Amino acid sequence: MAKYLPGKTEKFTFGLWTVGNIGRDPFGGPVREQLTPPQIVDLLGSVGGVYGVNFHDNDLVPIDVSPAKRAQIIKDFKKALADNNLQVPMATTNLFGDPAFKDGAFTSGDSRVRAYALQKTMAAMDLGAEFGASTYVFWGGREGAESDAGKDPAEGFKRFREALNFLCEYSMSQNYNYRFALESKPNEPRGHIYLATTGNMLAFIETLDYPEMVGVNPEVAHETMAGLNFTHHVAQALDAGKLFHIDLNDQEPGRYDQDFRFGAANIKQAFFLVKLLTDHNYTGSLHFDAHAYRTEDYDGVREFARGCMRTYMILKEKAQQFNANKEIQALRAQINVTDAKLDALVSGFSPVAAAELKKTKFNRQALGARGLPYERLDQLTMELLLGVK
Ligand code: GLT
Ligand code: MN
Ligand code: MN
Repeated sequence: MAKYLPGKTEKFTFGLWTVGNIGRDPFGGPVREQLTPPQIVDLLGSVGGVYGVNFHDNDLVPIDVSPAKRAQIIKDFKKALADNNLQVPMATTNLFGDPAFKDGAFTSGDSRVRAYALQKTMAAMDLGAEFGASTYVFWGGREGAESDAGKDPAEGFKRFREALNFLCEYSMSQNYNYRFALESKPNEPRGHIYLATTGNMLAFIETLDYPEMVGVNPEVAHETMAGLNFTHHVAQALDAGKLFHIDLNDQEPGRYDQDFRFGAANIKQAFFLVKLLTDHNYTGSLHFDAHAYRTEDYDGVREFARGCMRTYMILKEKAQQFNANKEIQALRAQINVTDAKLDALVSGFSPVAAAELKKTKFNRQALGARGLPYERLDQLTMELLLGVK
């Protein structure tokens, strides 16, 4: 239905590594031929409604390429972007693929690896800036351990902080004006990754030299892998003013890192997420960090990309219907009782407010006895999502 086609108001983006994923897994080789970056951009252009494309340094420029070849790659990619009217809002560094990073990059126990990781990241920031990227993501996939026998994890946080402080200053020194977005994940590829959740990242950011430059890039699959409520983590990031970017996909809890099409696994959680982003007027990139099933050819990859965006658009409409539905809003009003006088008292301490609160009489039994209509409300939500409401 044309109705759910994205416009350019939603900043829907995909990574080169997402639609360009060739379907390799630990048990089998590629099932799709490798496309070049311009071919991936053409593919995204052919899908329609895509705002931009993001990349790791080595998605675009192979790690050991000559300066002449690098220049040619950049030129060809710029042309493909212009042909397809696509932006590059975000860039990042591959600090996980090369064997040099097998025991971490910024948190490696080896000074040489840490220094190389900084050098590689500065070069990748230069590359992203050439394309006008304004967000720079840090996903520390190899920052962690299978066994804590080898390294002090507290030392790891200190090293990670030093690296980010260095790179914030580098960004300022070059006038790149990047906003850094830290992405957490509990495990995969490491047995245990440091700073495992968005909440960990938010606390860590406050220990940096330039906390105002740094926010988060939460990914649906990552909190979900740990059995946590992703929407609540995004809400905390919004509350802190730190939702700089978001990675949308889907994941069944307790499984391997699936990176499914957005909404493929848990439509109700996806709905509450889209509703949260809509209610809070999030206007940043909506990046689908996902890939098509291994069963697909490139037509299937196009279906996958359309599906991610369509599901988002449909859920956005459902969120508007939810907010406009009189019965739903009446039930919510029963749950959310407002007493202006009490709200004023609890909104900030003063000796008068404390004294006033101390002498206020509460009917605790009545508060506990009051039924809250979550069953009806949740059923109505389900019926809305199932399309019968
Ligand atoms: C990798 C990872 C993602 C990160 C990407 C950015 S790369 O695909 O699984 O979650 O966002 O480095
Ligand atoms: Mn992932
Ligand atoms: Mn991600």
